[in-house]
Amino acid sequence: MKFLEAIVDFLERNIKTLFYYPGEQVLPLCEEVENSKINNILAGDERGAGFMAEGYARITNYIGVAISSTPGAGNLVTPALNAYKDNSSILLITGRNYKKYRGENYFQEIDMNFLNIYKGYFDPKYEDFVKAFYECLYSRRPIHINISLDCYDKEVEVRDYIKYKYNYNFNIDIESRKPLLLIGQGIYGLMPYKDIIKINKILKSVQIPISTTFPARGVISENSDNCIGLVGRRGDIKSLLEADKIINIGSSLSYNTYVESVRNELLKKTININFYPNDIKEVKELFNNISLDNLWFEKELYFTPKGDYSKKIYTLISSLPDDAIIVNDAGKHTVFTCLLKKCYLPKSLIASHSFGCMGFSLPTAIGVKLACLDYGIDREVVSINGDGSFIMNLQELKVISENNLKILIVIFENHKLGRFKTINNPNFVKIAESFNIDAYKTENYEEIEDVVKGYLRGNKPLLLSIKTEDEDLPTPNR
Ligand SMILES: Cc1ncc(C[n+]2csc(CCOP(=O)(O)OP(=O)(O)O)c2C)c(N)n1
Ligand SMILES: [Mg+2]
Repeated sequence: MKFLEAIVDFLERNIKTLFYYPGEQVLPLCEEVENSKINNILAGDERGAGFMAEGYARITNYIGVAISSTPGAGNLVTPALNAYKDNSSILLITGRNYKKYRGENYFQEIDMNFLNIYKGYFDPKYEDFVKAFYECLYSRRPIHINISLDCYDKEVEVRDYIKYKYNYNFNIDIESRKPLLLIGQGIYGLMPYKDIIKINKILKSVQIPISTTFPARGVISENSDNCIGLVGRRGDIKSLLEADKIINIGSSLSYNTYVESVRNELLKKTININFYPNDIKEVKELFNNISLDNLWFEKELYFTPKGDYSKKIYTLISSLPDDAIIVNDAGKHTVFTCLLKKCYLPKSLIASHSFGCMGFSLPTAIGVKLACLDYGIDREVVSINGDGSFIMNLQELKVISENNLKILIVIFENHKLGRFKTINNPNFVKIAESFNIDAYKTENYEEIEDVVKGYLRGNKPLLLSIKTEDEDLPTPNR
């Protein structure tokens, strides 16, 4: 079999959808993919393709794949950095000209190592391509594969790759009067979405207070009696300080979770459990082995909205179903949404947690939506944007329109780039309409509710622009 057929055959067996933007050096690959069973989504640009792959990877806890031309590869750097910081499995495939032009000033001939943010493969053999795929999945990092035009016609031997399996020691013997469980997204391990949502039930019966990091929010329902909810920079600190032992399962203990002022104190009483489950049975087994029993904590009160911006975000969130998947961008709207949304299921709030990257929401929401369709995940997808963030992604409206993706696109128009700068906006309603997407602008609370309710009854995308006054953010824990 030829290398090109072999890799597309491998992808066909292992993924359902990929995201791409074509170009000369990846044309053979793009054409082969088009003739395969893989659903291939033409993004507005390569940055969009990268974020779509990230959204797809995030919701499925699997892998997202993006293909880019040589000049477009620079546009993939931002999603690659984001995936690196947020631990997302995205596989980035780029092309390169024939080897004979290496070192020559030939059209589009350039070294592509700049995209090896975590790791890169250059002109891989078939087995290296497969290895890179699994490495991407297991490492939760972006992996770049750069393929020269010479490679495609090479004859290769197709062999099955043996999947890696983690083994654990489940014996957890901890003495504690005031134990606290801290759960990070590592608890998802290699489990598919359908297993991830089952963790909730297991955790509900654990008789210790449970806190989560931002990306793990909703792994236990935030209305459970044993759930403290989010801890750290934008969450609770008190319970972390009061606990005598913190049992960490799956958190990288970033400065977002253990903020600087109390970091050393918390690290001293933290016990790290090395756990990366393959399936839900392992999660059950782990928690059967935690025999602590003491629900000692008091629930902290949530943030209450005071100004126009946060009240409008609250109105929006209250109008949505509890299980809606909200994909945030970066700015004030992100913080207000984080403080006001209660997460009852995993992946209820998807954001650029560790990178705070503007332009994240809309393409990521597209990836999330396509994964929901592929895997039968029946949850509404909502993209929340600031006016500054949204304008970075106008071209992706085309993807939503062409694929008729039911996504609620919300823009909060405070005419400001957060605390940085005042801005003027175009008419977002007209822009959406020019892409054949229904759109509505309002500044009225009841209207937000009505429009959202109407949207939920339908089966089409909608852009809702909400005019709001500006509002200062509450001070974070530092
Ligand atoms: C790609 C990128 N560029 C710039 C920034 C810096 N930055 C963070 S938030 C922000 C303003 C966001 O404005 P907007 O989207 O309107 O959201 P708002 O804060 O008004 O809710 C800027 C410029 C960033 N985080 N990411
Ligand atoms: Mg703004």
